[in-house]
Amino acid sequence: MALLEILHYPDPRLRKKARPVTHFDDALRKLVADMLETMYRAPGIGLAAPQINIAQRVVVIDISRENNTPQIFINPEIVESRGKDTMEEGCLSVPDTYDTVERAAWIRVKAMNTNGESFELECEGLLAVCVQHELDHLDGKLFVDRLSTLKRSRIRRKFEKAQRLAL
Ligand code: GNR
Ligand code: NI
Repeated sequence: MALLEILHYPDPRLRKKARPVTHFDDALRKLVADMLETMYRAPGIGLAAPQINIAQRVVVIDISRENNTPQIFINPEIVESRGKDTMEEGCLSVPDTYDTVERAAWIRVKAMNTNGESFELECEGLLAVCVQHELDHLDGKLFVDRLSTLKRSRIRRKFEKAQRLAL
């Protein structure tokens, strides 16, 4: 297993649309294992492959308190959604930044496992939030894009300043 580097906003590589997985092979299983290790170490409750500079539609999530319930979603799609709910979100690619985001309260997600077998899962609560947050990453979207223009420009300035100081 290997720890992978997580890209930080405003890195343009976070904005690429990820491609569907076509090969369900050992390389995919290694990617998933490395993503899980990286997510647990961060620590976070989800990770999408674009965050580690892999433009493929691969998501790992573990919302369990014991960090012992990994959930893997290859080529995920939301096929049904209901209601609206808000939650305070953060992102490993936007460190130390938290704000309230509105999303669907209930979703049905269709995805594949690492063997290419399809499954469907109904999600609500934190899992529904996390799945929607990770699917956004696959389309190059970040939770800050769902905030007001004013909040987003404040966050962008904060990160541009941090980037200038780091040079
Ligand atoms: O670790 C994470 N926590 C979190 C909290 C509320 C809403 C979404 C998330 S996902 C985030 C990890 C991450 O950045 N995944 O892309
Ligand atoms: Ni994120």
